[in-house]
Amino acid sequence: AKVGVIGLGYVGMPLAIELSKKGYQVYGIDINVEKISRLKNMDFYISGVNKEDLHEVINSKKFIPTNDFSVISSLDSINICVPTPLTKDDIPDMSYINSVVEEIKQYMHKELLIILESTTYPGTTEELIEYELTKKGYKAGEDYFLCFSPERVDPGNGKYNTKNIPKVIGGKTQLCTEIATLLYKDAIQSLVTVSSPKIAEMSKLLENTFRSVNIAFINEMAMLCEKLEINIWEVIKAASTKPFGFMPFSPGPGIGGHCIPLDPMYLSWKARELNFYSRFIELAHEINHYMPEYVLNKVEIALNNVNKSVRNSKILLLGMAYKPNIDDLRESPSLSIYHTLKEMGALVEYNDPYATQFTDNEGNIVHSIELDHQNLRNFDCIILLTNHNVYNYQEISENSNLIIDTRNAFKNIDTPNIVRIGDSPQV
Ligand code: SAJ
Repeated sequence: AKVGVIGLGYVGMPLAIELSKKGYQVYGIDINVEKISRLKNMDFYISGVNKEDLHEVINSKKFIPTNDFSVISSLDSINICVPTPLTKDDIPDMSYINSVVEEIKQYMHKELLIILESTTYPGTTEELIEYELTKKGYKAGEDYFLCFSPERVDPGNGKYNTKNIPKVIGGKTQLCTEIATLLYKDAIQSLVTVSSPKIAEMSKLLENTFRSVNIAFINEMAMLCEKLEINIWEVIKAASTKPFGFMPFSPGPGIGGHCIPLDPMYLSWKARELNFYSRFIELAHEINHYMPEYVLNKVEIALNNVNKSVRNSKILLLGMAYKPNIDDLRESPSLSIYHTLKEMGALVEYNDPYATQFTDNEGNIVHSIELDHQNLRNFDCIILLTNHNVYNYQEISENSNLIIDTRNAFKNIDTPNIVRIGDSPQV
């Protein structure tokens, strides 16, 4: 069979490889011309994708990268893995899905299996895909097959990957679901069928909204514990000994990534469309996005306590990526902390061995500086924002003036120069 994957990002690429390795002839369709030509020349790398696997499937022509959507007319199935970002006013940006649907309408044919994988609000599959194809005279479940199957890729996760993460599949009809399970069978180890695309769409949003709400909750508990002069980290450790009914989350400087800050906003947007105000989702978003400000308030107080101000202080940020041991900067709270400190007149540098550069709000490239323990005393304050494993926390604590620890990375170190989120203010 000939299958297509539309959108060759951190979701589409691993899926295209797994389907190629299963023996399908796979066409990877992407609008990015440079990406396609680099893929053809095998000089394209994306985190979470095994380079050898990629080269093997391209060399064997099992995986054919292309910009040409007309190939759809000869395909048996297509998986849509395009971005679903937010617009600047935090509402769903469906432009990527809509433009793919326009292409599909051009090359639509009978028997085509269409699977939407992009995270989106419940109802998208029927309202944006089925609706358009019905207007073209195609009936889902008879003339073609339509499913939603959420992506659950967790970039940087060494244990769980596209092949071994259970895949939820919700077809428009039973037959749609069955045909989709044939496609994924063997390529993905465990398939979970549900009764409709909406169930599948909502299950994904439940997973990630659950995280956003719980992260906001533990952030609030951290702020409360500071008032109570109780160490939240020890409290979480104690509560985690409960063998059932509890799941620990960690306070932090905010939430980053391509999922958790965005997915819940798709659900709350749809809720508002239905005149339902989802207070949990909106409040979680508010608390999580307040955390960078909370961190900066602690920095200001800690510097004041040593008779310094943020203005003209030399500050080193440790960790720009949104979570440990990966290079992804998307929505990272470190970025907003960096920019605000600069606006406050601080002299800010950063180190991140994974995210080695980024473009700041003025369009300048900012580079990670070498972490030299001997020079740490040059900084009035060190702010630990991402607890990468590579950092030597003992060394850093012994060579720094003042440390603001937003991740309890210095948990086993109690030198007096450390101020922690979620602990009674010291220094
Ligand atoms: N965060 C906290 N405290 C926590 C957990 C996370 O502050 O207890 C922060 C992280 O630092 C990060 C943000 O929240 O900035 C998101 O963290 P995340 O662990 O949810 O990481 P993501 O965004 O990579 O989430 C992905 C999701 N996977 C998919 O959407 C397919 C999520 O569903 C996974 O549960 C998560 O990975 C995971 O468990 O690693």
